[in-house]
Amino acid sequence: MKYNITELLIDLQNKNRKSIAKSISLIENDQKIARKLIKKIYKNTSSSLIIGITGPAGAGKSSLINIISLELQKLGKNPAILAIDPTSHLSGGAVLGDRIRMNELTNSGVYIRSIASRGATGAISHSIHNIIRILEYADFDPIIIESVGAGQTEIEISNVADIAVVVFNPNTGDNIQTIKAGITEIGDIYVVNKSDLNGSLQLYRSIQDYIGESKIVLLTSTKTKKGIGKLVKTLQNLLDTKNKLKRSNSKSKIKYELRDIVLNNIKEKVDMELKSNRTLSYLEQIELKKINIFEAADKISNLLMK
Ligand SMILES: Nc1nc2c(ncn2[C@@H]2O[C@H](COP(=O)(O)OP(=O)(O)OP(=O)(O)O)[C@@H](O)[C@H]2O)c(=O)[nH]1
Ligand SMILES: [Mg+2]
Repeated sequence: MKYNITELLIDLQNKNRKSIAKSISLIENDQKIARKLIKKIYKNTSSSLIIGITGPAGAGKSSLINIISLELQKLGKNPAILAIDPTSHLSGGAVLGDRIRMNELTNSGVYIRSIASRGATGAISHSIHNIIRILEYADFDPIIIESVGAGQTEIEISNVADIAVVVFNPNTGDNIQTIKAGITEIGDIYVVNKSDLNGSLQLYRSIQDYIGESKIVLLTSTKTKKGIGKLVKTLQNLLDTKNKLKRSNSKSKIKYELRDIVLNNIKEKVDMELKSNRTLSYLEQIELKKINIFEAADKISNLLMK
């Protein structure tokens, strides 16, 4: 892919959509280029608030995000959306459905992009931090991330998001036990969506009982628009207060990303080592039972740590 970094950066600041897309692709596909690009923009990032919206498949996350972003835009904000596609099982139809629905947004100036979730650690893409940086550099704020929640993912999103919204709905047939398991400490706002459907009020009350007074629980419907105003207002309030507080919890987020990068560096080293002649000779010795696998692993580890 041909590009000129200086030009790309100017275009990014002008919110040129093609350049945003190109930068994100570069970042997703090449670690080295990603580093080069991010080094240039690093000082002008970390300025936007990140809203994570998570919850089971089909809860209405995209529908909610659709409305929320248009409302936030009316309030003078400049939102961008990152939808994390689960690479695994989910039907392509659902994702495609998202795209079609969310396409309405692109005409409004809201930037929207689907990114693939990669890596073994869950649904948060490895490159997400850098993609966020690109959007921050292009002056989008807030950045709304949609991800399908499955326990681990929700915890991960709390390492990225400043505000976490967990969406439930009465439609998935999840019983309260499953829902309890999904309610970790992460949520700032819990939303029971599809309030136009049977069972939503009951679910809302159960969640409220379970969570207590400390957290916000809201009942919404994207169909009837009930509760949407309250959700937007709550988000707006949180955005305003978090703006002042953002720096306070940034160390833990930096630590999380740092851990990710260091682990990745180490993994690369391990992969290289496993291709080396040194390891090959260990493999032979293990096979011939001249050395046991733990001893060999310790020896290789010690060599790598030097
Ligand atoms: N009855 C009702 N249906 C809704 C509501 N909100 C969303 N839906 C429907 O629920 C389905 C899933 O909505 P999405 O917004 O795609 O849900 P999602 O959580 O983004 O789904 P995934 O991204 O596939 O996990 C769609 O058919 C929506 O039309 C609601 O408030 N009431
Ligand atoms: Mg969706």
